[in-house]
Amino acid sequence: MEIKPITKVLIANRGEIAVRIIRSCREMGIHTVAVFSDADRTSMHVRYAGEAYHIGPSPSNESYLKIDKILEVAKQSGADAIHPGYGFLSENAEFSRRCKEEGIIFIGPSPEAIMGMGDKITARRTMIKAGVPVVPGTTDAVTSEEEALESIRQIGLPVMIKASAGGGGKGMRLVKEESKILSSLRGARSEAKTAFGNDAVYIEKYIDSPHHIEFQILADRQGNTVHLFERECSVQRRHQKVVEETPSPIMTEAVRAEMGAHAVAAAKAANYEGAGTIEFIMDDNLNYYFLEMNTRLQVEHPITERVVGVDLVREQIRIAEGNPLPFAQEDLHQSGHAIECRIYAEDTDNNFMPNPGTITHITEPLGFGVRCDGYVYEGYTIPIYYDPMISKLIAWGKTREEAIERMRRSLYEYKISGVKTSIKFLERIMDAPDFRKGGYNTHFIEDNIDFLLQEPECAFECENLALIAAFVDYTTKLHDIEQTMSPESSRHGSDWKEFGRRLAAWRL
Ligand code: MV4
Repeated sequence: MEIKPITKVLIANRGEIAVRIIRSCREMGIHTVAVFSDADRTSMHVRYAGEAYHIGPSPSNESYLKIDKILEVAKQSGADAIHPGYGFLSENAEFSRRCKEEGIIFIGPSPEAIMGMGDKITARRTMIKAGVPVVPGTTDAVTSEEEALESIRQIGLPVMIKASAGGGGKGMRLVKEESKILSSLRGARSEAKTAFGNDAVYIEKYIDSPHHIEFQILADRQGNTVHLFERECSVQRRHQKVVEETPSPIMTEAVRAEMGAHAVAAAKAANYEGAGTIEFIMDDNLNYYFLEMNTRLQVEHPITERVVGVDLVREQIRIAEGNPLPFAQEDLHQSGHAIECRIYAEDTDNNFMPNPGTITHITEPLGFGVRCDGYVYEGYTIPIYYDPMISKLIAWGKTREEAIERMRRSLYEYKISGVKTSIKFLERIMDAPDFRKGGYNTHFIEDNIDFLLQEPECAFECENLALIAAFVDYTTKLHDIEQTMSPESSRHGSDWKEFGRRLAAWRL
């Protein structure tokens, strides 16, 4: 099989993931090309890449979603491959196809694989054929109201009505009672029509106490497919993941082996190439069902990298070059436990409203077992146009308890001023008894919201005392200096302000 080395990658993305991809490229000796919008002229990915090209105005549909413009830059810069990251064009079959047509390697799956998994009814049918368990429900689009009633009587209430073109929670309706069936069906279809231009819906039995568990897979062009175990992603709010961990605290060795084999079967059935994720829903009895497949690198990929010891971006690039996977399933093992917290610029006390603005101070956590994938710097203004995620903090430990304590310590060290962030909320999640116990489901945040919105307790009271002692010492010295200096030169007002700022940055 032909291997075509990649020498220059264009990253069709921004923010932390663009920086993340450039890092692996640099280690592999691959040149990098950044693209940026008006709002991203001063963004980190522009500074970090080998070269950078402006592609348009700030709104994504005028820049990061412009296929023609991005392909034009790829050719102009001599890039032989494009990495789409996540979001934006990463699951756009048309983009994958256009890259192929223009002779540029798309670091991701074929347009056919993207399309086959993008349509959820097609994906369900593919999985049934491959012997992968799916949620009991319809295998065809439900068009008439009679059909819907008939199917729901067979499946039994409660059910979920889902848009075939949807995914990630968009265009979903939970139906609990017979009298709501028709209005829910109409609502789901009109919402799907507006959002996706396609009103096809299907119906599934509602899984109570759902746990979101996904499997990372890698597949090469030679037909080798492996899984890199699971990620537990049930800590979410409004279908936005907040904390992810691996291994899942509810998983058993037997179920993991069986689910892993099903994840590999799912990827093979999709004719998949590259890195992908098979999303399952699991109930409290560890019954699991295929939900959807994400045909891209996921935000939470670093926890898998840490526990399995594989650089997923590097492997994506190696696969795109035509190389076979350098390991077999039996070479892969989980070592220890990793947790990821997503740090958002948001006001948790004000309904989690995005809080973009200028970073006046930032100190990122460091130390053994800690990784911080970010892109902001002191003086940087987070633009209003894109996702308000500032960074991802990943902590590793030999055990789950150690990983939680290390995450707790890292969140404590993390100081950001200028914008409101979710750091304190995440500290509360680490302290929540339901999180510590580990059996939580996707209702965890709403069930624990009162606890989570309280101020985290100061773990070490003595540190407050040390801080006060330092403050007293400082003011005493200032007073001494003042007494020995002439009145004109004792302009320490700005020092006081500066000290106040530093003190405010360090949470008491
Ligand atoms: C479900 C479900 C219960 N039963 N399907 C939400 C996102 C989309 N990927 C599928 N989702 C769900 N589908 C059946 N048949 C519950 C959810 C769900 C959920 C799933 C994963 C993570 C978080 C969730 C939050 C609420 C509902």
